[in-house]
Amino acid sequence: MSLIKSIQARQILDSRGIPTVEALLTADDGYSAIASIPSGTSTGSHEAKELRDADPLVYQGSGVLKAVENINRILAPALIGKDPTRQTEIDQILIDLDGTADKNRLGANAILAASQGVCELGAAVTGYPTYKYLHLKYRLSERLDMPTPIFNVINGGKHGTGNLDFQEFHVIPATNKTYSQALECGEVIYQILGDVLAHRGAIRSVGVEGGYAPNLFTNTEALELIFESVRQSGFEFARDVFLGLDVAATSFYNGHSYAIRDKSQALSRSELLEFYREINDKFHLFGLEDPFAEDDLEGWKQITAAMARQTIIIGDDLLTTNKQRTKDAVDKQLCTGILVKPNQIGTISETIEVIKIALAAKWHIVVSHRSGETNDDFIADFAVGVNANHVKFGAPARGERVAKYNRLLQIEEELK
Ligand code: 2PG
Ligand code: MG
Repeated sequence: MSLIKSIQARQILDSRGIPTVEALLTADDGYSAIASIPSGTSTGSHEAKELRDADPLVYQGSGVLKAVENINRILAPALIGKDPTRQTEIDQILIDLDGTADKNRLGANAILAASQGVCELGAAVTGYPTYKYLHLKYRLSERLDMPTPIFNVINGGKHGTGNLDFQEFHVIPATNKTYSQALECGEVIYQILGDVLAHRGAIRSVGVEGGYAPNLFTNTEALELIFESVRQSGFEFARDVFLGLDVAATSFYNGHSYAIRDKSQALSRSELLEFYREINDKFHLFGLEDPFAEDDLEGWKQITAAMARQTIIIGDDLLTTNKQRTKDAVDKQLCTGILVKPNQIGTISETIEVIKIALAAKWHIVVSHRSGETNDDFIADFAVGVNANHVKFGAPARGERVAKYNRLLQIEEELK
């Protein structure tokens, strides 16, 4: 049996140039694993808390040296000598050492670096690729299938430098395509969209997730331009490829109404729902993520009752990969899909627990990156290992995004 020999953390930069945590773990028989942790820009208020130093003299307050120290001084000594395949036991140690409900003492970034690193090391010492290891360990499905990618081709909201309110505009290839066909489909449409934007005189520089970040008249216009790009690509809309949105509605909610540039006056809950119906009639959305603010539960209830037969209503900021919030949402029928992000909760075991609840409710599972990423491709293995229906890793461009999409190409080949 292999045992954890050392854990050494350090501060590195993420794709936005903001510090994050990386941990190197070794086992006594020579195996090693490395985990680096992503970070959100539009974080839900119910997420576990990442620890930042708040020292204005270090990286303008965004350093993570305290989180690094918490790994090296507190978490590492507790895990050294343990069997890295005992994920649940190890995660419980991490949770107990922190002792808070939202992991604000040691930091969810510190805790996940240890938890994810242990998962990778567990896979390494047993000789399996991580996706296979996760599949054998948790048995969340009978067989392993490739997930279908959701490509974020236009970045608005907090992710873009343009003027769009909606955060993400998605291109989603049909599920009957193989993964590599789907990747090509998304990439071709992404390239054509760049030309379509340039042709309109719109800016074609990109936002934090590699999607274009143009200034446009309305959010609807962004959908129209993607629609036009699909048309030019030769792929057939609503047969080969679908559109989707991550609205991230919390970012334009003032507590009473929703202000978007498509309408001259801020919209009430029911007016926003009506607007989504109009968009859906026109664009047959595959999925609609965070259509209402994270605590506007009435909005969620209404849209699920009204639209869940036509499109998947996906909770991200609503659920924050949190067990209790997910259970509540199942009970109250607030959505029909979940965005799964391990760093919203801080351990692999708790993430698996949440997926089990969602599977029992027959929800749609989407495993997701964060806007601040590294080249770590763990999340690609994780998505396959838990048999996610879809993955959302950003645009099919920029190193930290394609690291994950390319890892899926390797896995696809192995699964053949
Ligand atoms: C989202 C995510 C990932 P962030 O809202 O779905 O795309 O964004 O990481 O900024 O929370
Ligand atoms: Mg989201």
